[in-house]
Amino acid sequence: MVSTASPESSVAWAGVAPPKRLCDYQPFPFLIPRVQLNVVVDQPDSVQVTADLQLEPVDREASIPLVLRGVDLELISITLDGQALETGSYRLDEDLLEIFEPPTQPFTLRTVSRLDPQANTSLEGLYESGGMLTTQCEAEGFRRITFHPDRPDVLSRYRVRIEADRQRFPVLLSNGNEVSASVLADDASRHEVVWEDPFPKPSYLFALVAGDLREIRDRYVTATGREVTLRLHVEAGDEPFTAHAMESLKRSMEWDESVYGLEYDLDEFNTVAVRHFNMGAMENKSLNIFNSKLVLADAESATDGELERIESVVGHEYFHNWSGNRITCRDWFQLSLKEGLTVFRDQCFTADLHSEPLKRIEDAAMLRNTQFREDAGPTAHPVKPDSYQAIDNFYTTTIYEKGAELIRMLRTLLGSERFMRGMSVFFKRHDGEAATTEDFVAAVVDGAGADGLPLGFDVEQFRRWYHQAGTPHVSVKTHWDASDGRLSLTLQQSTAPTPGQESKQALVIPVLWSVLQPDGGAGEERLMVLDQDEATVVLEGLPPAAQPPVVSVFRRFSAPVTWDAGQTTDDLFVLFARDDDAFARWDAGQQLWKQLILHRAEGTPESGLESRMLDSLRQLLSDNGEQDPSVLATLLAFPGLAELESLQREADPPALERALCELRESFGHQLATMLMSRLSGVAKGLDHSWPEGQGERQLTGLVWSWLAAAGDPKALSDAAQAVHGPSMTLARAGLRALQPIDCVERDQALNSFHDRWQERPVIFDTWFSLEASTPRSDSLERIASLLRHPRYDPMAPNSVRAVLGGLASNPRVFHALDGSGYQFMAEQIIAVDQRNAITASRLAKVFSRWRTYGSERQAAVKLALSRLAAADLSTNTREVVTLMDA
Ligand code: B3K
Ligand code: ZN
Repeated sequence: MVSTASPESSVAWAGVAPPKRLCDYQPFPFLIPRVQLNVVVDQPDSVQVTADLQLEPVDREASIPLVLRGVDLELISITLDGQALETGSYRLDEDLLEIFEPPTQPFTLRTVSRLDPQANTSLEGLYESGGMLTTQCEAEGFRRITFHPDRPDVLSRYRVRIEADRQRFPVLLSNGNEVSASVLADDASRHEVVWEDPFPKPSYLFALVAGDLREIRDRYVTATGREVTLRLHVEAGDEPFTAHAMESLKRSMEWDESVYGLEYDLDEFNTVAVRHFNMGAMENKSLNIFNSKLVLADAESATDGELERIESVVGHEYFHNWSGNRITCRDWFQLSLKEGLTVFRDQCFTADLHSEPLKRIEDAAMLRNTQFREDAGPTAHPVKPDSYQAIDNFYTTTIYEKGAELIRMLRTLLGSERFMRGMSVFFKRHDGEAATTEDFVAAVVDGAGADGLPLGFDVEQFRRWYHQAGTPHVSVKTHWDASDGRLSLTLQQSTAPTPGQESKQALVIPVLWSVLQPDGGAGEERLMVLDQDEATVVLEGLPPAAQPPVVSVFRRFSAPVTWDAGQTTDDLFVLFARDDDAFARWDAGQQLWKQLILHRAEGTPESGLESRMLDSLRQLLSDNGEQDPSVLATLLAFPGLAELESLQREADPPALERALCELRESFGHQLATMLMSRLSGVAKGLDHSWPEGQGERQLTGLVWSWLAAAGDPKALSDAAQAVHGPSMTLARAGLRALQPIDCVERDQALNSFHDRWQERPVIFDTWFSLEASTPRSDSLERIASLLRHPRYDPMAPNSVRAVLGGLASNPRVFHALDGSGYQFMAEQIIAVDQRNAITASRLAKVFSRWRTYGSERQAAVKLALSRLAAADLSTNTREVVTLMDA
């Protein structure tokens, strides 16, 4: 992503094509009401696609050239209304087909082309995965299937005929409803299926699957009585692992009906699990395609966290049927219109089904460790960027998760009821359209404001959130007038410059805050809208007291910002013990943990603070302390490494990792008795089925890691034994507890995990990841040998990410001062880039924080980046590397 840097003025763009810009948007000069495809699978390496595009010029006066996209297609013939086009009347380039003077009246263009799915290792367009043919068209994969404008604002009705060998490809799927299925009259070894999708859609939502798959069938009846057939397609043998995904789908359908009043709109809903897939899943109209790791799961083979994630991704893709498919994006600059909104919807779904406060903490922690990191680095970009080079680099945590936060802020500002009224205006007003984020905000505020009451904030100013990159920082200064119980809070906001965006403007920041009652009771929660650089809010009539009251700010993480509320350590301990908002309570603990860990990382442990923390934990762990095991485990969890790195003057990931190990060891020792007693307290819940028992398992894992670090033999052996047990959650918790410790239990456990799961690729990737992230003196050699392991599949992004992502999360090895980890990573990125640019360019972001490291590490990363820059890279990876080194 290019963010807002001016392409001409920036040396960063040397050697790369000029970016695409939001301000250059022009509607496509033709409508394509209908697309008819005839897809004939001759062999897995040879597919012929005949495309009939019904084209209608928008301007009927003058002929405008018709430019279609096409990549890696062999054009066999091209006809216009049945007449072969003369050679001089069109131009075929590497990635486009231009017809110079098309008719000014509606016409049909037929192209016949051939493609090779087996040679397509990009996993975009039509490709082969484990013998089946499958597609991924978002964002620009359709152009690898046939010649087409391939832009999201061209909506068409599709009719698709698929023909293939019956034995090899018994299942033939596409979008919409199955119209007919028959054996070919002249060749009984082949069959055809015809699909018709009545809803106009952009090409990125097209999908096709041909393979030998097993079907699991279920049904759902919508609120208005539509009977929907739900079909889940997996490889033979995987059928027993589909119940969770199917149940998740039904829960999603029900949730969208009850919360948004949105029903499913076709008679059939298909889901296919694919081993080779670039991301999690894809929301193609009525034919969702999933990375198999997000479908195949039960309690024995997936952790509680993975089960929740599967439920949320199944929900996410299903919710796209309205937020994305029925209302799509005008262009890719609007990506957050569908992604931010759908993340917001899936977050609410999970919160409603499980725990709202814990989900909020999970999402805030995730945002801080991924999106804040992105915002602070060379690839920072706004939720609505104004230019980009490769769209695929754009599927970021800023577009997704920060985008969701903007919508959540609208809800906070408007109140839930008005916000939901706004949402329903949006879904009605733009149904069937390709819309913009401006349309979204306008619809929401129109709906919310229909009651005639003031909105309470400046909408135009709120829109700045979409265009301004970077994480705002808010500082809060309190002034306490003890004699008349008057508290004033002065808030100041500022946002540091990001690449290409030097000056920043004041944003509309909703601040939920409250004052803790001296008796410990909950104070009233207030909303302050900070929309100036500085503003003051005053609260009068508080009980006079010598000490200022304890203030709780950004409750429920009311805005995606960082803050310094000037709270004293005493205040933080009070909030950690008893803030009634779960997020604010957790956050107070996080602030304390951060201080402790940063001191340890600098080799100067703060013993006073540590012993106060120990006292506080003793209170939490005592019999009358925190009773909910999930909450307890959440409060005891350390902040993420990325967040900690951002707080260091010079980021030093290995020092931080050492600090975490030391703290676990020290606290494990000192709290051993209480921790053991909590372990036995939760033991009876361990075998309850998800979602029950998850808190018990979460706390057990945390206690194991502390006690194992302290060398407790029982914890070491229980953690190792868990690998043989019935719960994947406990097995992985045990492995995580053992991972930092150089002990025989660790190696035994890893070997047992290997032996137990080696026949199940989806699970075995975890072993690759664990191996690669285990700190050992010979880690790099071991990682190199993992890449030669007979079960390592270089074509499967899951495997690649397991090993190379594992390395990146192994601080001592990846950040070795001799630069060996960085060099190794650079070499591998170059190799992956040859096959799969999307996976490679994502991996390249592991270097994004390099300028915050000490000079020795910076020099080592610089060498690795130079190695990358000198290689023959894809546009995607080149874009990231260029930004990184700018
Ligand atoms: N829309 C897809 C992501 C497509 C990524 C293309 N490179 C999945 C999702 O967000 O639901
Ligand atoms: Zn999505």
